Amino acid sequence: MTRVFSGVQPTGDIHIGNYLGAMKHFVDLQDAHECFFCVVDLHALTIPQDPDVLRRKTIEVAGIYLAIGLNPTKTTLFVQSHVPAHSELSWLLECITYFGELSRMTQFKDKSAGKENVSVGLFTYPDLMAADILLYDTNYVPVGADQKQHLELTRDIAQRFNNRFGETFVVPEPLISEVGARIMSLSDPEKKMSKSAEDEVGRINLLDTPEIVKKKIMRAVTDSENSIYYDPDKKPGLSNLLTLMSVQTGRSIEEIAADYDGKGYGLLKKDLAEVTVNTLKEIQDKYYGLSQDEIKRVLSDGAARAETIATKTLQKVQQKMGLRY
Ligand code: ATP
Ligand code: LTN
Repeated sequence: MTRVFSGVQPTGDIHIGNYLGAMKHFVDLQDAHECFFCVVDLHALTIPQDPDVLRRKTIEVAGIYLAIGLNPTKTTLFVQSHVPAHSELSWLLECITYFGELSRMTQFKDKSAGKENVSVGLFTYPDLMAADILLYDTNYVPVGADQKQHLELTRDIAQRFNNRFGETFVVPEPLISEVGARIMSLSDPEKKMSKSAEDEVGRINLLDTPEIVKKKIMRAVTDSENSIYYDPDKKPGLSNLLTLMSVQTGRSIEEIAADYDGKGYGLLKKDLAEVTVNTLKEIQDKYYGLSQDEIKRVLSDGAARAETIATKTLQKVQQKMGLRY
């Protein structure tokens, strides 16, 4: 069976961009593939975190994995730091990655820009991500468009290792959907919807109440024109609303635009708010029905399953690099 791996950081609030761009696809993949979905808490440490908040957010992301419909009897759900092989392989991969390659990563450039104290972990972040993926002989990695460059680096590292030390890693492929892989901020539609942006009204969190969802969508920035058509360069705000409608209803963007053209932005926003509230309601009903103990049990079983596979790969790599007799 082909393998799928992806990760979500336990930082900030999970938003509808994370869900529609990546996590929703995790659920669709779990029947036809052997899936591993991880809460990447070590990645969260690349920027300062409050330890208690990090612990709480780790359980929250795992709860959201369950609430969106991931089934722990089919799929392995676990926390990255519970499987030490991730950190160990990360070091080995750092030693075959070039400084220049990591310097070119746009996520690093964006997240370090203007900051005085940037951690070394933020710089080597892509190696830890490559380790996550390569430990499980992963074939496919469902992610949002912002992770494409990290996936290309992962492929380069895997190929380099295989060339130097002999066939070892499966070279993974990204799965990036055509529509919804880059959901934009509602308040600043030139930027992606982001967990770390301070502007709370720009994102719809999966755990937002219906009132808040409605308010955020009704206030979404659009433009002063009145016609409805998709053009992300000219009409980024409106195009984002059409995308949100399309990925939630399964209808094409063209069909939705034609439907609302001439009826004004207000009606589109009102209907989108209703659709979004329904999407979130289903997730929230499940989420609030979960107990902490139940979530912790799933994570503990998941870590045990993940560890068996990860340790085997790590040992193979150590052997090839000359670390074991
Ligand atoms: P930040 O916004 O602080 O950089 P993040 O939202 O990217 O954080 P992650 O946990 O690292 O947080 O992302 C989880 C998944 O969601 C990844 O696959 C990522 O590509 C995807 N994703 C993140 N933002 C968006 C977005 N605006 N649209 C679509 N997918 C997204
Ligand atoms: N870097 C990703 C999160 C992440 C990930 C992974 C995604 C860490 N490890 C492995 C896919 C596969 C992000 O910032 N969204």
